[in-house]
Amino acid sequence: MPDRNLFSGLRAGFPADLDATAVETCDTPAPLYYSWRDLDRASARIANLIDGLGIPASSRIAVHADKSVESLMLYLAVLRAGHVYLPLNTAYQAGELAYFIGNAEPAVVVCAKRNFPWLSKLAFAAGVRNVFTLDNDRSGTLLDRAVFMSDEHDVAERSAGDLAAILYTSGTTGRSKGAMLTHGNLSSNALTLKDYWGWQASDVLIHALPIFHVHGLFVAIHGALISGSKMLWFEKFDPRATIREMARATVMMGVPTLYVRMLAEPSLTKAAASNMRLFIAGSAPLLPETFDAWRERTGHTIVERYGMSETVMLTSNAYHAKDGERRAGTVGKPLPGVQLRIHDDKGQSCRGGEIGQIEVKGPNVFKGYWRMPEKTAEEFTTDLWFKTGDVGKVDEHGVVSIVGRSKDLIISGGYNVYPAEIEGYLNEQPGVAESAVIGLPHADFGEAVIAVVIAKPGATLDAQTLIAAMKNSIAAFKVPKRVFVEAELPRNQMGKVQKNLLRERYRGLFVA
Ligand code: MCA
Ligand code: AMP
Repeated sequence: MPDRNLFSGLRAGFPADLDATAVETCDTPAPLYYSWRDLDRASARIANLIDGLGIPASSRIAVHADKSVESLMLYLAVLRAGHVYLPLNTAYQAGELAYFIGNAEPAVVVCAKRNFPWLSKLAFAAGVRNVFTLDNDRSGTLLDRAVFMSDEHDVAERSAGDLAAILYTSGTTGRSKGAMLTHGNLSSNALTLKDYWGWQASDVLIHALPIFHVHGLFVAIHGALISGSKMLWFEKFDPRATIREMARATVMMGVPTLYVRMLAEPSLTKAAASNMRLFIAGSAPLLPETFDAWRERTGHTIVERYGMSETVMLTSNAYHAKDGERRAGTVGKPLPGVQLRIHDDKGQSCRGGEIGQIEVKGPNVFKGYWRMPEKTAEEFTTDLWFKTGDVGKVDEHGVVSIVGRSKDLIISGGYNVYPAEIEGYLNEQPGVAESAVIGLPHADFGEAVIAVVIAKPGATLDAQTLIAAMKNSIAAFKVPKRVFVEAELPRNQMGKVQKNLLRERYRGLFVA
């Protein structure tokens, strides 16, 4: 595993011609062209600004900013200055952010100008001394200040075990946990994927994912930077525009919803995709019908891979024919260096394609949850394998299939929603006695969130009022698409809510 600052590893991949275009924007009012030198110099300026703040080494820098090339530069600056990047979903609202800021205790918060009035108040109240703004039109106090800084910067020395980023992932019980990823975790995974997916400097990546999650921030961006490959940069996914850009691109990554939406466009044809060499899907199960339809329409077979915030990428279907064939409904073999085993609930090894808990080990596996040693201990076995919470099997060729989850988790359009968190919000609403939140098959999002609520005696509940109340307090993607008021929840003899019966009852709500 490379024992150095991840930024140095990424920069080592930059091409010799630093004036070549590294990033071209596709949905700004006019296209913008950023050279490799621009990425290097601007990240140096921001790193110098951060150095000048006099904050301790390895401070957390929380970023709740719209996607832009400048926010990518900020990420690179945080790495090179030796601090810890803490990206936050832009859909999060005040209550959610108050928790993350209180828990992570960042030294710096960067946010969009429109959120500064309330977010700065919240940050200052939590003891944060530095709050900057950054908008996706290249304005804000961060850049106003950075422009006066030197464009040369000595990369801070960091070793493999030092923290590079914290990504919050929700827990099945209790609050979100910050997964601590090290320079070594991220470097080793980037190098493995560069080789496994055959990245070349001549590749051009369509980047249309958000950059506050592993998929868009690490898998996609690291792959392009470490290979010296250009990115075609979308701030927001647009299926038609993405298909148009395929003529100039070679690689695309997306959650299954992106593929489903592109399939709905008549412009998606073999000719439109003829310049492409690789389509990658992950973050949620890719339905075999999407896999088949994509092959039929474009002539390309999607490479599905599997990962987590805690582990970056774990398995992938083959890119090179020598590594096997790409099969629908499977996530491929463990990546080189990753170990994966299937255990039953008693901790015994499952054999011969039996279904069990997926456990993993490798240089990519995170260091633990930020300031939660007990939670960290709970998620590892006594022999130090990480328990993914995913349920799966391995066939005789070593190919992994995910068949379910032991964690109560819904993945909607690639975003994770934890029913326990939403039930907590619902149960606080006036008149609600209890609630059950479930995921249902959804043609666009893969799974959609719905809730079943029970009124307190004498209370009358209105589904739309409950939805409106949640929209005011939590990220919109977590808000149930429908709420049903019922007389009681189905329970088993132990009193446990039988969510499987609810899923069965509402199964056809969003699919034919
Ligand atoms: C948007 N909405 C959603 C979702 N996205 N509802 C449920 N699930 C969603 N995923 C709602 C909004 O709240 C809003 O609701 C309405 O849809 C329109 O919002 P808008 O932002 O315009 O939506 P969109 O642009 O159409 O977004 C859909 C999307 C987006 C492009 C599929 O969700 C997306 O980019 N998903 C990718 C997430 C991702 O990168 N995941 C990787 C995680 P209202 O109208 O009510 O306000 S990394 C990971 O999981 C692991 C490590 C891995 O393996 O990669
Ligand atoms: P997160 O913690 O947000 O990074 O989400 C990680 C979870 O996404 C994993 O534990 C899986 O449940 C799920 N996931 C990621 N990739 C896939 C995939 N290709 N197929 C099925 N589930 C996936």
